[in-house]
Amino acid sequence: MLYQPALRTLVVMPTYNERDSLPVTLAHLMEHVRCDVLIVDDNSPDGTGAIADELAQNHTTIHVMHRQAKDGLGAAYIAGFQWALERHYDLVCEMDADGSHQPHDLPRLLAQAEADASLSGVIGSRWVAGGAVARWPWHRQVLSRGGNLYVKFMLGLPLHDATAGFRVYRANTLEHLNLQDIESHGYCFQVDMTRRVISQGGAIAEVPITFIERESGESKMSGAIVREALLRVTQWGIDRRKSRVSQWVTSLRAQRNKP
Ligand SMILES: Nc1nc2c(ncn2[C@@H]2O[C@H](COP(=O)(O)OP(=O)(O)OP(=O)(O)O)[C@@H](O)[C@H]2O)c(=O)[nH]1
Ligand SMILES: [Mg+2]
Repeated sequence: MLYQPALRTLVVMPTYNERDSLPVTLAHLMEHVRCDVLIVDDNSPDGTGAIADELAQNHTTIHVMHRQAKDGLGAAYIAGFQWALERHYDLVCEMDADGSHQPHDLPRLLAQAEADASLSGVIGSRWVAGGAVARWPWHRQVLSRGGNLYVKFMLGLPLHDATAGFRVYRANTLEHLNLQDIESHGYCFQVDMTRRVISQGGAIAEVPITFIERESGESKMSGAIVREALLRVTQWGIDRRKSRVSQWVTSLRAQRNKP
């Protein structure tokens, strides 16, 4: 069934070497949701950019942004978000091109965002009741679950899947985030976005999804990406604790100085 969002909706889809997956993912997406799509390609050596251009020529709803070189998921999304804000979309989605995020799950994410205007965003979550992962080896499950537990412990985020990359944001939330300050490259970009939204008092809902391991192409997950996430989350956690202690000391002093 084709879902037609009431709000102007853009799906931002970063690509790097997704020549086989991209056309299939887009065909499924167009079967399930009526929305615009922006492909953000980092000059993929396998020719994904040219395939994206061909798809854009055949479908007025598909747009392509070509970037010079591989610069990470975070930078690609930030460029895509800015493109969306310049064009006044209401809802901006994140979705992988590798088939892991199933287009038939997107209407539930969008419906939740549309039904509750107080939400800043909606996350398609693997680690809530009803969520699942398919075809993932045990070590990937451990990494994802362990990563999320560490994020919760360090940052206290009220979410089960803060590293997830299947999301819907309200454009006005993105507008107030100072996107140009975000330096995260790999999947810690997702955690970074989440903590920024929450620290501004925004609410994020989780909707269960089934995440499926890609069938073709190669994962861009690497040791460097895991290390970046570990270092940044640890640093954010230390900063958070420091600022809590200084708040506590300030309020203690204020109480002591009361007549
Ligand atoms: N433009 C751009 N896209 C990227 C970059 N790195 C990854 N992507 C895309 O971002 C999406 C997610 O990347 P994946 O390789 O699946 O990485 P992942 O989802 O973190 O890892 P897996 O869980 O192993 O699939 C895919 O559509 C990639 O093509 C990048 O540096 N630039
Ligand atoms: Mg993937």
